[in-house]
Amino acid sequence: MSSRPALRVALIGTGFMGRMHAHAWRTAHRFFRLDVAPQIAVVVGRDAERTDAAAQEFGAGAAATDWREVVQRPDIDVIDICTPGDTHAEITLASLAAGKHVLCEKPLANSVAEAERMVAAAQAAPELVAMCGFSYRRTPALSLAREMIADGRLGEIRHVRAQYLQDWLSDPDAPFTWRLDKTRAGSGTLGDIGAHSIDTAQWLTGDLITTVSAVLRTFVADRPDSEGRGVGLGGSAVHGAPRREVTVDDAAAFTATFAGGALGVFDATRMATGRRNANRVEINGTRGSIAFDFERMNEVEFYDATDPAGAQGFRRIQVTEPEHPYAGAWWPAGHGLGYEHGFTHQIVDFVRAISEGAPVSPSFAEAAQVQRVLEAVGDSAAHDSVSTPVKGTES
Ligand code: SOE
Repeated sequence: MSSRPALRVALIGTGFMGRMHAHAWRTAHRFFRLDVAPQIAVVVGRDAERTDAAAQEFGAGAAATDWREVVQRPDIDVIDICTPGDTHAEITLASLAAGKHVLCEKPLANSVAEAERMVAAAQAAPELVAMCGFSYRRTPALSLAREMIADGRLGEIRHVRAQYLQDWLSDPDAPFTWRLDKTRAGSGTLGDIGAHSIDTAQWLTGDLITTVSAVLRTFVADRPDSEGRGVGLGGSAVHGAPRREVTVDDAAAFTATFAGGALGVFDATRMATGRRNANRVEINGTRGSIAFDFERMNEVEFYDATDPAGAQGFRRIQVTEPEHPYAGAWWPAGHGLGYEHGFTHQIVDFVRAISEGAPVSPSFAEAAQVQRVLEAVGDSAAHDSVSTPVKGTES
């Protein structure tokens, strides 16, 4: 039995992210030194039977279907929000008002207005920790890249090239999910995975995006309105079911300028056949470059332009040494981490912010800044603001 005081968590949401956070809550204090021992006291979901099953699977104390009742419970310290974006603001505002710490999945909200209300509520309760779950910040290779950039190893940043490529929607018969419904998800690929690229780019460089020029595309206008089979994000293809309109983007492409002068090129899609979860970023500066691809998440490439002539070239740093961020808590060098470890690190940092006053990253204010970029991208695409026809191609 742990002698550390318990930190009692209500986990809201039982889907992919709910399961991922549950794993992280159960693992964090077993591998990292924490002053408190997190416990999932209750799992909250809309469907009683499914939520009971999830509570058992997650090793939680109980299941509930009414989040409003749960956030008022005096025996709960933390509300962990793993539901679609249309619920984030309401649950967050109620939780902060009830004196609970909040961890909220990305993107922070479905609109800038909601995000700003969340920021204001968090700022009005500085004794509470309010953090947004951009989990890739805790991939050791990206954390190392950030340290190297902050140390000046890249010099002045000129280019940020970010791609987030998935393919789980490339089959037109892949079933409809809430992620394709604008009222629930806010946007499509843009907010789901483009948001990660925006956060990563701003966090790695320590700079802010100031202008964007964007196009969004929906390649498949409707999809089978039926639950797919399988463990994929939306399940496997369904044939012959009635179809439902897709109200979000399948792909987003945009250029960006940064306050510090860098140029950004962003490309996010869930239709890049063969690319399962290729979250990539390359940054070029006056003194060097870094390149990362989540499909090889344990390594980062680094090019040092100050190396002697004849010895220059990208070097592959395997980010599994005890000296590297987070890595020392796990396995011997070279044995590698996976997708779930970023979420465990996220819980570690969130808990330390509560129990030790460690920095909150990303704060709601930072996550709201990502939301502003998402909105600007949507506006730019909607207004076709800088689209210049190529002569001879007009129809
Ligand atoms: C689906 O595209 C998804 O699960 C995202 O919602 C996550 O944020 C990303 O980490 C993996 O892909």
